[in-house]
Amino acid sequence: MGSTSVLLLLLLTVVPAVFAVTYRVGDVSGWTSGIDYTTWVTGKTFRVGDTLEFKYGPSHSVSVVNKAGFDACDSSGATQSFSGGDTKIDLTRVGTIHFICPTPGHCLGGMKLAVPVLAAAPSPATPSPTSSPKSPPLAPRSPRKPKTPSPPASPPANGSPSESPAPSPSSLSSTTPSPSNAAFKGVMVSYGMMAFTMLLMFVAMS
Ligand SMILES: [Cu+2]
Repeated sequence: MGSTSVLLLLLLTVVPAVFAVTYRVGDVSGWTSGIDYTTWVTGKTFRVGDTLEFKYGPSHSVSVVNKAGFDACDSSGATQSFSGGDTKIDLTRVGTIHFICPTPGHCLGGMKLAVPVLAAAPSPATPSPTSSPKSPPLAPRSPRKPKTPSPPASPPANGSPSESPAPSPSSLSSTTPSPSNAAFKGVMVSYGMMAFTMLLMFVAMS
């Protein structure tokens, strides 16, 4: 029975990490003076559902500003301000979010961060209209990216890979091939493989 507990623990620890990412701003340096946050952002992909964590000392804080405030290092129009040394900010919308440290001189010294947030990976839970008149400029449209698609909103609690999505009368007879369908298939395949692997491990260990 001990091996079963280990497996369950493993599953619970590993699976949620696939769904969303928490980025620690500045990595080990945290949110502080003397860090180039433009460099830190480069090469990272931020998506709706991810989280930014700011870790900082008492001389710093975090203000959410617009682009003008970002460019001018002016926190007077901040829409949100945080302090306390450990601030987690969930990325909930597509677009660029601008952060500065409002302590005088810090933003001018480089303590400013602009994070471009892309849409979450296609999910079967949110079917997108195929004929949207206006396409969001920041939506990820690069099919080259070999990133695994985000699974459906509810993780499989009991590891049953054949669980079908909630029946929706409008989507049952879907005839238009859409990227989310392909992504959904990929997700189900991943779940199936994961469950199969766990089954094998379970059999081998018991
Ligand atoms: Cu500061």
